Amino acid sequence: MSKSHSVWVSRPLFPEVLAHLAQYVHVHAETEDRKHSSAELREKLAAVDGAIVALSDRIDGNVIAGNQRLRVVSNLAVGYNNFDVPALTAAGILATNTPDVLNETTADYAWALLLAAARRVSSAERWLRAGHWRGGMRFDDWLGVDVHGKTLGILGMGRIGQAIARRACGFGMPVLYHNRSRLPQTVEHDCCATWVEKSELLKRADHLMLVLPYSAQNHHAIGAAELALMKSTAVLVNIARGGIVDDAALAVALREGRVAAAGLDVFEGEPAVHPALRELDNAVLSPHIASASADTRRAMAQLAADNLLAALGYGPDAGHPRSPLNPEAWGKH
Ligand code: 8YV
Repeated sequence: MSKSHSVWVSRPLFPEVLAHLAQYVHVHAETEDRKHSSAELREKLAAVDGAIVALSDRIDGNVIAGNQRLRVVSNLAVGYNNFDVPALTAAGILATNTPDVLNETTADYAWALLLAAARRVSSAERWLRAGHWRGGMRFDDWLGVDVHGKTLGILGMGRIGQAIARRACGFGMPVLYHNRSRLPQTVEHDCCATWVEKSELLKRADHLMLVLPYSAQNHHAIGAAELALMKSTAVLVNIARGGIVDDAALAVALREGRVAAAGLDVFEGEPAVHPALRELDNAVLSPHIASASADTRRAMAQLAADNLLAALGYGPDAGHPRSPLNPEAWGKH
């Protein structure tokens, strides 16, 4: 088949996904994972009909200004706070993301962080590896906080929040949640979850998971004032986005024992991590890997590729990308 479209893939991807793309379009794939500047993005995007981009690629009006060619940008993530969707829509460029395929894997990881932070898994391992486990150990050493039977709080009850909530039943945990809008009763019932005001959630949750999308309104949704409402025995888990938590305020609360522990997969300004958090033994830290299982990352890459191809008129979904963010951009070009 002669190929009439070119696409740019801004980070290395699974070879089989690149090979799938290459059946239909010319593919220019980066071989190194790194953040691209606005100038680089502008140049790369001017030369292609579509692109698969990473969360670190900020696609805003400046980057697409004057671009007459680009038809679609496919985000390799469900969250799309790196996109200026109104600017893309105004330019007639379709934006897509990768919802659903990562819900269960990300929910698993949220629980991994909660359990690890509550039961001090990382710090105990560091202690053991450092050779400190020589003689006996005191019966009251390494005491953590319980997870089972406690009340789980979830701030942000989208698809991932609901997948987290469904797992709580197995731990015998009632779930309280806060979301802008209440879920339908059938979904609340399925998740054993009860809607409460945010301040009530913070006060009543024994452990709190953050699953909010990032937006200007959600910036520092958890700051010093919110942390002050939480129980001192609570574990805070953030698998959502850096910037939702005021990391400096969290570090103070953790150091002073006003929050028992935290499990954090995302950070303000990542990959930089607030130095105070890195010093704390009661913080379990990981490098934004909640969706990183082999199956899920493959499924995300495949969905991002399928969305791109469909938007350019190829593949089984031709003309019908599965997860468009701004379908109203269609046909504006
Ligand atoms: C990232 C995520 O995509 O989907 C999201 O919104 O934050 C993650 O799944 C992943 O870490 C790749 O950058």
